[in-house]
Amino acid sequence: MDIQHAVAQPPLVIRREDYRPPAWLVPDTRLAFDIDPAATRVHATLSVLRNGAHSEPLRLDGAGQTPLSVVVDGVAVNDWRVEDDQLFIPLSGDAHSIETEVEIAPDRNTQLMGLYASGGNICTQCEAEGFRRITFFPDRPDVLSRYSVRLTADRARFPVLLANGDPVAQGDAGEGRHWAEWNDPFPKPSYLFALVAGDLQVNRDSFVTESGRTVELGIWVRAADLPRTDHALHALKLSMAWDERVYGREYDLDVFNIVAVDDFNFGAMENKGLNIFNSRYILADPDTATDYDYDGIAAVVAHEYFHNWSGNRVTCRDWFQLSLKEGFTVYRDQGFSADQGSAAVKRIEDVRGLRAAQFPEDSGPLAHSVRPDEYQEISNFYTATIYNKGAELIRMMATILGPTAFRAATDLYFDRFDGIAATCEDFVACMEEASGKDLTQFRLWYSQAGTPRVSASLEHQPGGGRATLRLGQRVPPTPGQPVKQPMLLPLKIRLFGAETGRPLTDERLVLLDSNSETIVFEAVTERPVLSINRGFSAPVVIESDRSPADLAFLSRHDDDPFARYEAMQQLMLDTLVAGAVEGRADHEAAIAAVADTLDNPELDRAFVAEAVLLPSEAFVGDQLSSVDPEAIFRAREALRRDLGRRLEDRWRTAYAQAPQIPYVYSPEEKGKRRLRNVALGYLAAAGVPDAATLAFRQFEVADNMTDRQAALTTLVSSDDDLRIAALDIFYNRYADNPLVLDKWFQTQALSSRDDAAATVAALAEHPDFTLANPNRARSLVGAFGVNQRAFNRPDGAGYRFLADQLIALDRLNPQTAAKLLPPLGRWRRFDEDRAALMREQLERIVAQPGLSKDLFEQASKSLD
Ligand code: 0A1
Ligand code: ZN
Repeated sequence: MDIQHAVAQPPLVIRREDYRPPAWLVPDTRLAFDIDPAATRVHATLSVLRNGAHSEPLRLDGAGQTPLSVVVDGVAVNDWRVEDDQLFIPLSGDAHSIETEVEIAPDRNTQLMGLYASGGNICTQCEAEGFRRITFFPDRPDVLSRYSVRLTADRARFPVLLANGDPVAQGDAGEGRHWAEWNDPFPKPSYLFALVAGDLQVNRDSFVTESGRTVELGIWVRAADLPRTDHALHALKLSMAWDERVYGREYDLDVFNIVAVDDFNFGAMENKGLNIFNSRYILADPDTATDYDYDGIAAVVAHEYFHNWSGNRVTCRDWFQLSLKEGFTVYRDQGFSADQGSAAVKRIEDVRGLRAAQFPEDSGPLAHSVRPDEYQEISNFYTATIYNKGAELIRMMATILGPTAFRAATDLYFDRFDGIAATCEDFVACMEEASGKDLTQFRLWYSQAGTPRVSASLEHQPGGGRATLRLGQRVPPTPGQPVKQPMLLPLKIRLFGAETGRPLTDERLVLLDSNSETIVFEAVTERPVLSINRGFSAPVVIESDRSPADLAFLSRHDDDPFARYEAMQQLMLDTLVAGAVEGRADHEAAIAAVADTLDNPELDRAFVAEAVLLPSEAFVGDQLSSVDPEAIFRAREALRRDLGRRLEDRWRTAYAQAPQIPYVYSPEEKGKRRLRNVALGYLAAAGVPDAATLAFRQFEVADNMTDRQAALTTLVSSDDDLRIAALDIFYNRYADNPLVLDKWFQTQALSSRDDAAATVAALAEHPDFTLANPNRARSLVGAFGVNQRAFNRPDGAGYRFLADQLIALDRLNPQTAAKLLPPLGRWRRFDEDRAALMREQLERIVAQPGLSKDLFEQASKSLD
């Protein structure tokens, strides 16, 4: 099952319009696993029902498998055939019992799809199409079945046997083996199937639901990791309470188990009653995890838990509807995280993430709509567009409906589609029905790719007191979609008086639905300043003619914290773009705005830290028609240095505000740590003589990973020899902790030093580096791909390195390889020389014999 499948020529394209309901249904599934890492036997018994009047044979998916036996209604048959990874069985009646047996080898499964081994334990990953690697089954999300599962395994090696649903019974199987049976009463698609067999310890707790049922909770990990599971368990209980309170959703089984594994292609997986997690989203203690890791763990635990309703109880009809569960669930986890601390800071972080990952995707060769029309390999569509832009679509509908109607609409959706495989259209129809609002035009957000650009220009006639706002929208062409229709954009708008700093209007929700529109404000007695897209109410790019002075004004006076942050970012961005294009820029307005923000005692520290951070090099590049990585780097360093020098006293004051010792994970303490570390970065940028000493001292005395890693990050980009010392200390201290060692690789891959590319190439030869573990591969190869200057070295060494790694990784793990390709597809954004060097590597990848479908799709589309 881990054999490479050569790319069929031409590649098979799956189209949304070709959807047909399944020919056969499978109401019940019984599985028996005889676990052995080298040779696991899987015996499946499916009850099948003909779905409607037709004469098609039963067709079961089974990637790379051959059945050892096929039995129909208790009788062995041999009139079956296997063709293109499907088992065809002719059936005469409308209802039958089908048994198959296969043998698979989890210990040779390097793709980490299906049944595989991680750290000596056995686990599954079935989304999207992994179940067909385990047994023959109609492996599509609209075939919902009730599963009962029996696991048999060696008791000493695999003392713990888990599967979906509730435990039924367990016992001794003789010869040192034991068995356990699990039953999941909720019909589910095969992608939600899971089992785990391993030597694990559990952190247990319980949760009493709103209706008084007690749920046993368990987080299962290696014994040594047990002390690092409390934060995740706490987050799970918070999530369960939150979903009851905010969405009226209660948990429905007697147990909820989470298992952490080290080898995992994504973040985590929402299998019914048995979530399987990448260990990086479970394990945390102050010494090994940063505040950022703590936040990520809570968000992912919540995300997977929320899928129990948005994804599991209501699932997807087909994979084109992926955003139905993912966009909605991201929206839900964002709401949960916002409620745990500062909602404004959470919104800033989410928008920053959207701009870093989704905007570039939407403007590049891999752009696709939130509900795509076609794909070659579905694994390639677990993207920022499906997840994060998908979440923005839900947020816009929530804004348009208002909170009461939105809640009524989600209630209707959960109620109507419980136990059903639904579509994005079903969701939107519920939004309309519960609110009485017409979302016909809004639906374009699901079908049109590309980030809309909104122009905004405000004119004031002082005499008449009238202000006129001219808005325009343009949706850029994307692959396969040259011409776009105007979309419905919900824009929150407010005017502020330039002299008094007071609001001149209420906040208005403008629904821009045409290519241009004019809005008139009366009785505007002072010069107005425009605050637009407040709270980032629509995922668009705003092109306004606001002056640096107006942006600086908003950064001081806007009452919407996101808009305030945004004004500051725009001011910085304009300054950096000018610096990159013209070689120099006036830094005064930005310096004054940062000074005022630092001086404002009313702002929370976490917000201040976000607001004073400069936009990333990549984001500056996204504003330019041709990216010059060196010029952007120089412009950004110049502004950082000026901010550092001119505001040195303030940075020193901020740095002196030490958070509590010992470490406390709370919004307030997090905010203090963040601002302190941002201040350290600016002091280093200023080149103050004690910067390296300050960083090294912090590195040594810190009682937590947040401060230690921040200090290391500062040192790793410096020329000081303390950098080498810190890297050595860090490595030796954490050599046996893979998640922390990932940080060691990643920090170096993100260094801004001139020798970063050479360092990364050397690290790829380090004994601790391996492509077999996705976290490790991402920590070096993935991080390097976002180090704009190092990756885009003019000699093309960065491009060659990435291509070499992807070709090697593809042989082991095509999904993870394909995920790391996008930086090479950005060639159109660079000068001709770089573009040619990037294309050369893409062509080399496409020409590899035996390339996976995954990498082929991404690389070939990136060449177009
Ligand atoms: N549904 C999961 C994401 C996921 C997707 C694919 C996976 O394996 C290939 C694993 C996880 C989520 O949204 O968390
Ligand atoms: Zn998800």
